[in-house]
Amino acid sequence: MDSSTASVFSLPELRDVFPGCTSYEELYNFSINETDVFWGTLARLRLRWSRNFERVSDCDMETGLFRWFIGGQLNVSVNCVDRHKEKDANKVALIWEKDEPGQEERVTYGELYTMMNQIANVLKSHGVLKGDRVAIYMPACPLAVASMLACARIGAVHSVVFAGFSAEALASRIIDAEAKVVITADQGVRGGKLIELKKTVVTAVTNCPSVTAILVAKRTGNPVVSSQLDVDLDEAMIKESGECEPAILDSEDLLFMLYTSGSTGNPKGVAHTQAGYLLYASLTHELVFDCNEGDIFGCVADIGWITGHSYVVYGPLANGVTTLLFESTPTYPDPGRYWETVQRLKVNQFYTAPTAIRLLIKHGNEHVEKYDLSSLRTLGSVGEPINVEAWDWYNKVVGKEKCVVVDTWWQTETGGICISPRPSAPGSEIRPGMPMRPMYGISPAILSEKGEELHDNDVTGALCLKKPWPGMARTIYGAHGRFLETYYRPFRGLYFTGDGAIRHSDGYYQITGRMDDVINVSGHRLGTAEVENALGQHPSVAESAVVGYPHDIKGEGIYAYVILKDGFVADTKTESELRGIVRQKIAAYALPDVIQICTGLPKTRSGKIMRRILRKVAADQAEDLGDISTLADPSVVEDLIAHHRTLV
Ligand code: 6R9
Repeated sequence: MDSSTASVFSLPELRDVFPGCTSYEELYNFSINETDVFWGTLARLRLRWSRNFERVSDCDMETGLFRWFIGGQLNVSVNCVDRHKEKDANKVALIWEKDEPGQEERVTYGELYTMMNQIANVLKSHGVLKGDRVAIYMPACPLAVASMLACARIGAVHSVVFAGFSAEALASRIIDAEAKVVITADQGVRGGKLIELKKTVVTAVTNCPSVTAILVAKRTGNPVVSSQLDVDLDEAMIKESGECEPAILDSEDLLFMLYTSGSTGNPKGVAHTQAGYLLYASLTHELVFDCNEGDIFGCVADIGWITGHSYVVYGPLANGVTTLLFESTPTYPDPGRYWETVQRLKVNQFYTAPTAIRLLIKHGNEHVEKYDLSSLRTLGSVGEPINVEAWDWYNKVVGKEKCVVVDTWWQTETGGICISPRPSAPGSEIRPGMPMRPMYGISPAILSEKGEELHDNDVTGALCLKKPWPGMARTIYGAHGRFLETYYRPFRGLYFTGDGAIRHSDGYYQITGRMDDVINVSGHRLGTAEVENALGQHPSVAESAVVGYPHDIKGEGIYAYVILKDGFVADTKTESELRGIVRQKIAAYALPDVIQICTGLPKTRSGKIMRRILRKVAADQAEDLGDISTLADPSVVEDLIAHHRTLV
C-alpha cells in the first residue's frame, strides 16, 4: 500500500484532512483530544507503509512504555529516498557546502539511492544484521547521510558520534552500544583546519572488542594511521550493487540512538524508533519552517546532534526537499560565511543556534548586508534560550523583518520540535525570545516544586509534557530504569524535560534553562559531572565542582572549582594540564573557561555540595548568596569569593 503521493502538504491542506477544524486552535485541540485519530490519519497520509498499522498508540506515562503505529511495517530509507527517486531521480537531495566556499557538491535522490544501497551492501558483507549497532564518526557530508540511511535500509541501529569528541569519549559510546562497525573518514576539514578522524577512531577501537571493521571514507586523501580493521569505503562501495532490498521493519524497531548528557557522569544513549520518529520529524519540519516542495532547507547543525538528525537528514528527506550539509564554521573564511552561502545557494529556510548569532553580531552588520538574502522565508533558532537582542538582530539584520522567526524548543529526547511560534495561523503574533506555542499533539504543563500542576497563566516551574507524542524517545539504550528515573519519576505520569519554563499571562511559553546539573555550552548539553570526572583523573586533583555561568557568546561558560591534593601547586602548568585532560576525556567544547583552585567547597553537614553558592560566585553575584547557615564551614565561602576569577 502506498499513499505517499500525499506525503507533503501545507497548513491549509491540513484543514482538508481534518475538515471539522477550521482554525489553528481547533486543530490543536483536536490533536490533543483525538490523539489517535490525529496521528493515525497523518501517519497513513505521510508515510509509505509495507503493512498498515492496526493500532495507533499504546502508551503509558506511568510505566514508561510507549508504542506507536502498532503492527505497522515500513522502511525509513524507502520513505526518505526511494519514493522521491521514483518521482524524480534528478531532484537534488543534498547540497554539500564544503569547508571552502564555492566548492559545493550536489547529490540527487537517484545518486543518494545508489550510495545508500552500496553502503548497505558493504555493511551486510561485514556481517551487520538487523538490530546491530553501527557507530558513525563523521562530519556533515553525503557519505555520512548515506551511511545513516544505509543502516536504516538494513535495520541496523546507528549511533552518530559528534566528530569533535575525543577518542575516549568515542570509545565509551562504542562500548556502551557494542557497535560492530565504525564508519569514519580519513580526516575532517573545518575552518581550514584538518581534524584527525581516523587517528581518533584507531585509538578508540583499541579498547572496543565489539568492533570488527572500520569503514574509512576518503575526505582529504592524506596518509593517516592504519589498523587491521580498515576497509576503504569508497573502494568497497564500487564493488557493491546499487540495489539493496529494504528490510521490512516494525514501527517500534530501533532506528538510532544518540548519546546526550544528563546529570550523571555517563552520557546516555537516547533511543528512537522508526515510524513515530520519522512522522514527527517530517511533520514538524514542514509545518514549523513552512518548508515545501522545491525549497532549499539550510540547517547548519552538525549531524552529530539531534538537530542534525531531525532537520538535516530525516525531516527534510522524508519531505523530499533539498537539504544543506554545512561542513564549515560561521566565521570561515570570514563572518559572512552563512550569508554568502544563503545567497549563492538560494537557501529558503535557515536554522542555527543563538550562540552563532551572538558571535556574528560581534563581527558587525557589514558581513550580512553585502549579501542578497531575499531567498530566506523562515529563520529558526535552537539549542538554548535566545536573548531578545540576538532575536532582534536575526529578525532585522538577517531577515529584514520579512521572515518568520521561529525559536524552537525541543530536545534529543523529544525527537522533534515541541514548542515554537509556528504552526499557528499565518500572520499570528510572534514574540521575540520565546518559543511560545505547543506543536500539535504536545501538551505542556508547568509543575511547582511540590509537584503540583500550576493551571493558571503567569506561572514559573518545571516544564513537563502531559501527553505522549510519536517522536518521543522510547528508552535509554540498555538502561530503561535510568530512563524512567530521569524522565518519568520526578513528576509521576508526566514527561519531565529537565527545563524550567514560564507560562506568560497570554499562555505563551518561555524557557528559563536547565533545572538539573546540565549546562548548555554553545547549544551543546554537557553534564557538570562529566567535566568533574575528567578533572578527577588528573593526579593533582582531590575534588572538583563544575558549574555554568552566564557567558555572552556561549550562553553558558564552564567554571571549575578545583581542590588540589597536598604537595601540588596551583600554577599555569597545572591549569593547562587540567584543560588537557578534559579535552582528552571529552571534547574541546567541554574545556573550562575558568579554573579556580580553592581550598574547600561549600558543603552541607551531610556533605552535599551547595552548587547554588558556586553558581553565584561564578556569576559574580556573591552579594546575593542567600542562606548559607546550613553549611558545615561557612568560612569556605569567603575564601571562594576572595579568589573568584572573572574571565576577560
Ligand atoms: C534540540 C536540542 C536540549 C536542551 C533543552 C533546553 C535547551 C533547546 C531551546 C532550549 C531554550 C530553546 N534548548 N532549544 N532552551 N530555548 N529554543 O538542542 O537538543 O541537545 O538535547 O538539548 O537544550 O535546555 O533541554 P539537546
